[in-house]
Amino acid sequence: MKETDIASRVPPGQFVTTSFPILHHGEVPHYRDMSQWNLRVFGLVEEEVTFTFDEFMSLPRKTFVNDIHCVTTWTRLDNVWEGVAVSTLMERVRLKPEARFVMLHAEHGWTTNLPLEDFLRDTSFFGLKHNGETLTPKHGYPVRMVVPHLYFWKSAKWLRGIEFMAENKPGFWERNGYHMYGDPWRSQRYDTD
Ligand SMILES: Nc1nc2c(c(=O)[nH]1)N[C@H]1C(S)=C(S)[C@@H](COP(=O)(O)O)O[C@H]1N2
Ligand SMILES: [Mo]
Repeated sequence: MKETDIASRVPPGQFVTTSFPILHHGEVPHYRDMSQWNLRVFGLVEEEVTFTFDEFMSLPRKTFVNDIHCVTTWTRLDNVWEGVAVSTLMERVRLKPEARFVMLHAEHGWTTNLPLEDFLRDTSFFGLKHNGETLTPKHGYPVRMVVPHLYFWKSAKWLRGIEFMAENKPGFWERNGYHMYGDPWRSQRYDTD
């Protein structure tokens, strides 16, 4: 890759890796029976929506290509994903006008927060496959959020809930010293940045 390309694609303080590191807090969920799995959309919505596993898997999918940037300084370029566009899910959800922020809820109570407009960007999606393979348990099977324009900790693995809120609230890492927004291009790593 040309140096000018690298400069425009790799945020400050990041290095490029071709591996796919695994990072999370807590245990990797291993599911035996997907009939127990669901994805709940709640909070400031006119009506709560719950997707079963079969319902979510039958939503229309798209291909997404992106670069991901982890706060621990690795960047992985040219990821090819298969996933469900946020707009596809939102066709089934009626938001209340007060909704301005989103809390993503993962398995075991892990959470991360982001503004509604970042969640709704057409580059944000629900990832099901990475580079042609179904997500492995460690990378978030069956569904992970992918928000590539923010540090990768906002990309909740093992997504189970989407909560719409009027006010911003910190999720798990945001309560533990990480930045509320997390823009890699502005090095928003910690709450002091
Ligand atoms: N549910 C859940 N999702 C999570 C995390 C976590 O601890 N729990 N860690 C985040 C962090 S800090 C990073 S860098 C990425 C890592 O994703 P990967 O293991 O697929 O590379 O997942 C994010 N999503
Ligand atoms: Mo991370």
